[in-house]
Amino acid sequence: MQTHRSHTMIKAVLSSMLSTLVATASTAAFAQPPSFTQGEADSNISTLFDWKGANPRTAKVGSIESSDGLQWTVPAKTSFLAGSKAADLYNEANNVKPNSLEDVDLQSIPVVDAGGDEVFTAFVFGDNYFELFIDGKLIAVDPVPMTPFNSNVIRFKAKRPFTIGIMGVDWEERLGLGFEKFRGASFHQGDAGLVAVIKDDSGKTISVTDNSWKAQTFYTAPLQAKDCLVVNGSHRDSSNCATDDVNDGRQHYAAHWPIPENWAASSFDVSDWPNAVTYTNDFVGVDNKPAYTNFTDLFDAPDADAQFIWSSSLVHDNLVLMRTTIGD
Ligand SMILES: [Ca+2]
Ligand SMILES: [Ca+2]
Ligand SMILES: [Ca+2]
Repeated sequence: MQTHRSHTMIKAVLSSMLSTLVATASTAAFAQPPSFTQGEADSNISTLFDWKGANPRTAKVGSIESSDGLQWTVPAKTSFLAGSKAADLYNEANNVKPNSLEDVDLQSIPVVDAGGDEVFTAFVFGDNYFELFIDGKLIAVDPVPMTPFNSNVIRFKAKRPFTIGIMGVDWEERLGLGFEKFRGASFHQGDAGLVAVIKDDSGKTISVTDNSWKAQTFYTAPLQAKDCLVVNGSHRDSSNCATDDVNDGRQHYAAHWPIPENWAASSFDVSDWPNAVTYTNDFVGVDNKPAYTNFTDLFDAPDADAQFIWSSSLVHDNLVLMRTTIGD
């Protein structure tokens, strides 16, 4: 009896230790602490795109070191230079300015092979930049990183079920700080937002962006103080951080998290990512952007109304990964 009781006790102790270990491990993976940077990126600065028309901006990237000694590319490490550019739906920079979808020759757009025989068409408007992945494979990048505001159409062949991954970047001019220069303000906080419609080859809409998508934040700035960011489980919540323009934002902070290499693969588990948050057209402020408003029949179709989605902070979260899966 004595021996049996001891075994039972040892088992109970071991089991309790094991569950503590498991809980610790899963909590660690669940609430991943960010790396913080302070101030503006000042190394490896390069220009990706220089727009000199209306709303002129220069889209640059740079790198900045965090207090824990890691290097971060801001606003994001992209495939802009090497990636295959998505076809224009509307792009002032290429003088592609149709008045409506009827004026777009969709059949002339090449079909990218994403591993199947069924043809799909994705329409995307992103503020400011996106990259589109199907089952982990990068199939198209936004041809304009910051301005002018553009929209794109991507045709691809895939096999159901498949996973759509979209990397969204709200571009910035104060690299590493999330600020832009806007209407005389040197440190203005820009906002983001992304809308997408996916159709099958018969023209039937099979997916629209909405709160069933998952969205996770990997770079958030500007933070006036580190502790305005609240990391609660998998929710990286910067919505308490100030959104005002400031006179001098050079001492503000940013938070960064590493992007998992296979985040866009269907096998990657996003069940603990927050659901995407939806925003109205008014809130995003698209009424003066023909890259969107010329296609409201498409993006705001009464029977399949695509919502603007992002993480919980449209202003601060500047690098957000979004995913959905198209079923059988
Ligand atoms: Ca763009
Ligand atoms: Ca923006
Ligand atoms: Ca922003």
